[in-house]
Amino acid sequence: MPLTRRQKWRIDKVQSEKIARADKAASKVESQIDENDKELQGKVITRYGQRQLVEDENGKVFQSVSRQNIGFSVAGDRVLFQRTKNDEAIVTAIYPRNNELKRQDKLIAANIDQLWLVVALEPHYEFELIDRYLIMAENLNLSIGIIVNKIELANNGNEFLDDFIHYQSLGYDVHFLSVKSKINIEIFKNQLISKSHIFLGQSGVGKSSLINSLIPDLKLRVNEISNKSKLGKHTTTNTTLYHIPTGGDLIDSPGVREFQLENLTETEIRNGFKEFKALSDDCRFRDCKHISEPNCAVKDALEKGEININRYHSYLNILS
Ligand SMILES: Nc1nc2c(ncn2[C@@H]2O[C@H](COP(=O)(O)OP(=O)(O)OP(=O)(O)O)[C@@H](O)[C@H]2O)c(=O)[nH]1
Ligand SMILES: [Mg+2]
Ligand SMILES: [Zn+2]
Repeated sequence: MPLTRRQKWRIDKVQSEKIARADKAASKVESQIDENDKELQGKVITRYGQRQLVEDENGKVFQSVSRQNIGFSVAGDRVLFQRTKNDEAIVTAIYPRNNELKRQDKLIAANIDQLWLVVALEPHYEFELIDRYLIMAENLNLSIGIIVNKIELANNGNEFLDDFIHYQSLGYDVHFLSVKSKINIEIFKNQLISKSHIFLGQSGVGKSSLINSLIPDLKLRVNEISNKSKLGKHTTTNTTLYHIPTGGDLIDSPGVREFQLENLTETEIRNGFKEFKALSDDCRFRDCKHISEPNCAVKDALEKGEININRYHSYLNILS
């Protein structure tokens, strides 16, 4: 829905107030810089409001603000910074990013190697939400795997396995875990090689619990899910990076209830379904939408059961 003029005015006003506050904080810290102190390399661990935590190469963490006009740095960013007399820091430059992860236009993390979508048996996974994340990853050209957590809650044996077979056959890595009952945690842990991994997904699925189980002594705050709504209570509030002792990073992110793909075009959404993309050369029309066109290879495959019906429903819902 387009914004009204008044809404737009308010957003602009809030933005300029924010920038003014950041500039004020920056100029205050700027005067504290030790002139002899050279610029150091660091990595952003987390961002909160106008501030961020930056870690130097020896693992020392500094509270930092950013120099004016260099933009917003987020977890995973590689930066240059200078120390101040009172052991704070000012970020003076952000290195070019390999990639940017955004949610509704808001930057949440940078320089990611691997995405993990965490879903659970409670709150119960939804195919459309899963597909939205996969579409995002395909369009960012980033590897994404699916983690199905809380499998010890299954009362009917392994019925959830069937729901994910087609994701595996599409080439997505799927792990079935229980953090609580310690099922398959070690196997998952052993294949987390030195990369930057981010955990995404709804509130209450167990992202922070999983990261706690992968990094000894971490003790991130986790929360009960509400008995009434069966939804999570948004325990994690900041996207934060943690180191795996044997190498690599794990980034925890706050859960979201919905996940929109506002910035993608119809073509990008279509290309996000890799099994459709593989067939679309065989559709009669080059710009086939795979909905009502004659001689559509995707719909033919659907009829033959070669394309999963849930995936096709997701596609129709996401486009509508
Ligand atoms: N039954 C069961 N509960 C689990 C499991 N893993 C985590 N939980 C519980 O699920 C609840 C939510 O876990 P969190 O780790 O806070 O979930 P989150 O995804 O980080 O949630 P947000 O930070 O709100 O996005 C907690 O009460 C955990 O103890 C599991 O394998 N089985
Ligand atoms: Mg959390
Ligand atoms: Zn088609």
